[in-house]
Amino acid sequence: MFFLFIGASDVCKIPGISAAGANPAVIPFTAAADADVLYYGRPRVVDAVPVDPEGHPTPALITRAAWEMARFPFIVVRCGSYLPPACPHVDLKCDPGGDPSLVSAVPNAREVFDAACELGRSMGGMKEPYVIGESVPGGTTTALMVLRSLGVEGMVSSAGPLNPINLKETIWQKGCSRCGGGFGAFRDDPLKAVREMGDPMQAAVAGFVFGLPRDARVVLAGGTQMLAVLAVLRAMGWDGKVVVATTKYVAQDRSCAFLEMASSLGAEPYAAPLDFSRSPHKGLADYEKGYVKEGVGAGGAFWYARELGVSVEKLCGKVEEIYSLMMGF
Ligand code: AAM
Repeated sequence: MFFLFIGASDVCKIPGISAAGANPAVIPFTAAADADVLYYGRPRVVDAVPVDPEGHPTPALITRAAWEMARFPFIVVRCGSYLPPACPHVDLKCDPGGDPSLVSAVPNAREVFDAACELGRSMGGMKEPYVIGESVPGGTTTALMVLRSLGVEGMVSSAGPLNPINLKETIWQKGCSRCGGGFGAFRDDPLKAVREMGDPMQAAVAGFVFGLPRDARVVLAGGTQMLAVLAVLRAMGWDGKVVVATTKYVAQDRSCAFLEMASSLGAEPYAAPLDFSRSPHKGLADYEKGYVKEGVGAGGAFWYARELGVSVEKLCGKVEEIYSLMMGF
C-alpha cells in the first residue's frame, strides 16, 4: 500500500529556499495540489498544476503514472499542510511547521508522533509493502536541521538545480542559536530534534512506521527528507529493515550525499532509473538537468510499480502521456 503524507514548514516562505512551487505565494498550495494530482490526475484545490519557478511540473506526475500503471492502493495523510486537499484523506489534525530559525518548529511533535503511531498500528494487517512518500515544500531544509541535530553528516538535496546551501546553512546557524542546538545536540532526544528543528511530516512518518509491525516491509519513498525520518527512527532504537527509494536525480545529485547518508543509516537505497532525455517536452527533459528531481513519493511509487511488474519504458511513457494531457499539449 502507498501512503502520501502532506505537510508544511514555514521555511518555504523564505525567498529562495524552495523551488517546489512557481513562487513563494503559491508554494503553500503545492502539497494539497500534489495529493489531488495523485488522486484525480489533476489538482482540484487550485486550478493549476504545481510547477517550479521555471515551469517544470511536480513529480506527482510520476507518482500518478506509477499508480495508473500498477493500481496499488493508496491513502493520503494530511499532517499539517496549509490547505486540505480536495481528495479524500486522513487528517492527523496538526499545524504547519514553524520556521526553526525563529520558533520551535513542531511544538506538539510527540502528539503528532503518537497519533501517527496509532494509524500505523491500525494498518498492521494491510497488504505489504508499506511505501511512504511526502510533499513538504522547504522540507529538505528541515531535513538538514534534523539530520545534523542527530549527528548525521552530509548535505541534503533540493527541488531546484541550484541547491541553496548557503541559505540552508544560515537557517541552521540561526536555529542552533535560538534553541541551543548543534551537531548531534539532540541525539538522545530525537523528538526534540523534530520539535525544535524539523517539520510535522517527520514526526508523522516516524510515528507511523514505529506503529507498524516490526518485521513490516517498509519503503521510505523520498530522498534526503526520508533519510531525516529514518535518522529519527534509528535514534529511537528502531532497527527495522528499510529501503529508501528515490530517483536517480537525487542519487546522482552531487550537491547532496544521499547514498553516503543512506548507508550510514543502514538503509538499502533505490534510485528509480527514470529517463526523460529524449522527451519532446522541455518540462520533463529538464529533469535530466536537475530540475525538480523527486517528491510526492515519486521514486518509491516507481519502485512499487516495478515490483508489480511494470516496465521502465511503460512507466516513463505514461508520465509523458499524463504530462501532455495535463498541460494541454
Ligand atoms: C513536491 N512537490 C513538488 C516538489 N516536491 N513540486 C515541484 N518540485 C518539487 N521538487 P525543497 O526543500 O527544495 O522545497 O524540496 C522539497 C520538496 O520537493 C518537497 O515538497 C518534495 O515532495 C518535492
